[in-house]
Amino acid sequence: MYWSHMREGIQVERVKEFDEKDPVKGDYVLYWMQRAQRTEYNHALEFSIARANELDVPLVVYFGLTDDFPEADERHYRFMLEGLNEVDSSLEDRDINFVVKKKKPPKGAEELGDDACMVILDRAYLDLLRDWRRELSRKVDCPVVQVESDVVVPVEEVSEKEEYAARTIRPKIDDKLDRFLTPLKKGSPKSPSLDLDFDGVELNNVDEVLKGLDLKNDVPPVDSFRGGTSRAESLLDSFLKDKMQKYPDLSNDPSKNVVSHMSPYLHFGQISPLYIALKVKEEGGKGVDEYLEELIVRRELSMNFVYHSEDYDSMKCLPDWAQETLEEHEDDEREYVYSREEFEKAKIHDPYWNAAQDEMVKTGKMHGYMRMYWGKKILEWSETPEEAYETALHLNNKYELDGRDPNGYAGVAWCFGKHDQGWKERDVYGKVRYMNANGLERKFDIQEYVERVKDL
Ligand code: FO1
Repeated sequence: MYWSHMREGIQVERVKEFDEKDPVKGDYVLYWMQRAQRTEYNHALEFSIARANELDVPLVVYFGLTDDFPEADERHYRFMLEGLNEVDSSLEDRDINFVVKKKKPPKGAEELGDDACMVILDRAYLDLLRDWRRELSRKVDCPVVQVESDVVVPVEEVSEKEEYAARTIRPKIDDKLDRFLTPLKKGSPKSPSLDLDFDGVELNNVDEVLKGLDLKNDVPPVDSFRGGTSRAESLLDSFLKDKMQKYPDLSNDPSKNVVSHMSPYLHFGQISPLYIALKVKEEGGKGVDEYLEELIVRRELSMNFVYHSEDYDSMKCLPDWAQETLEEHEDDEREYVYSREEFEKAKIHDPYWNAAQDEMVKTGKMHGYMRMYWGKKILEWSETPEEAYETALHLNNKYELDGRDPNGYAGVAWCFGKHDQGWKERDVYGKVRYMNANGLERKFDIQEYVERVKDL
């Protein structure tokens, strides 16, 4: 099938047809918004508008709200719903009907897909989200087309295999940036869909929607970060204005706030990595290369990891050398041993570790440098590496706004040797890289971090 993608600034490599079917007769084109929860810089949305215009039908956008997304709670749902509320108004401004159904997401897409000429999906990388897409493609008769929008370089274009480390993926990404780091045009639907009538969830009152969901309500919402594209864009603007120049020197320092806070927004697709990258380049100056390294190379290494690794949520994903060395040192005596519950309460002997855990629980976001220290110490002070791995993933997924994400799985795996090399052998860690409190004290005013977290 020939789609005129480049006319809309969408590279063909972003587009994948699940089948060879032609569009069928239907009432509308359906875009199942799942990963890319935004109306700005959303290739799947722009592709859908263009297809609807070609077929001379309206476009309907659908989102499936499930209350049993693994390890998610009120905190994450509130953030997501705040973003979806904004999507609703901004689609309305473009005369597009946004239908939110409280259903298993592929099921709602299937029902709406029965009357569609074609269904368009965005792309996600975690197993569950890939399964949802496969389920839908098996169930509908019309063509299903996936458009990849939440990475700068499409994951299969970067590499057909799992990469070892940032140093191996970096040149592969760099080679493709000229092609993919390009602006996306914004289109308008020719036929409005607002007067089509669908049953769905009213998003205006986020509290009401939350009340209607069957959540555990163990992890309360946070005031520190509110969801939505406009909030993401204003945080990005203040980062570009006040912080990016300092990023190379101070982004690692937990006592300073020289970070962009984009990760929760990226997790829910409320902002596009391509949009961020273009804004960063446009701003220019000090910090551009260091920031783009994190945003593109490191982040897209984590997509490469979960896409290619079957075991991204267990120690089996680690390189052989790391699994072997951790096994050899499994019986080493630990100076302290804590259970998951003890870690969770943040009352262990180490004030820096407790501060990191507290920061995550209170704000939904731990400073990036402390995430490394936090994970390494869970490895050091758990009964076994397996238990440590499970504790780190569980706490990360439970409390971080950006948990349950490829970046989170890669971040925890890194603490256990993934995407890293072997270091000098020592107790418990074996050859896995070690971190200690002296390092924090030497490099930063870590007491200031502890005080800052206390005041949160
Ligand atoms: N995706 C959905 O399509 N529907 C949901 O109800 C939903 C809930 C949810 C809660 C927490 C969370 O971290 C993610 C959630 N997701 C949901 C997935 C999310 O939209 C992103 O696609 C993934 O997080 C990307 O990795």
